[in-house]
Amino acid sequence: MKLKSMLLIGTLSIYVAVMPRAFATEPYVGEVKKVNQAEGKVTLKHGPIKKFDMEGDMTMIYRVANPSMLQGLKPGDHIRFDTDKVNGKFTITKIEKSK
Ligand SMILES: [Cu+2]
Repeated sequence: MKLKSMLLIGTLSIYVAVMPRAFATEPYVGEVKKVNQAEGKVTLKHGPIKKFDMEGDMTMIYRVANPSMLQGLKPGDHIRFDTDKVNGKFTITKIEKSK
């Protein structure tokens, strides 16, 4: 294989590998209503989450994957987050303040 085409393939595979990450954003936005760091729980107001069949706005308690994720969060903060079901419980896997 010629060096030029090898470079092209190399560049393309880097592009493909990096692209999903670059485009990945926490898919959900919400507002912090209550933080319970001791129990690793947070109450969020958020919009629809299709994968959980949650429609419309709601306020509910989530556990967080790690209580340290709640550091610096307080009621009224607007956040971006991702969530998954872990051991059958709605769990925040990622959370950050919106800029
Ligand atoms: Cu919900």
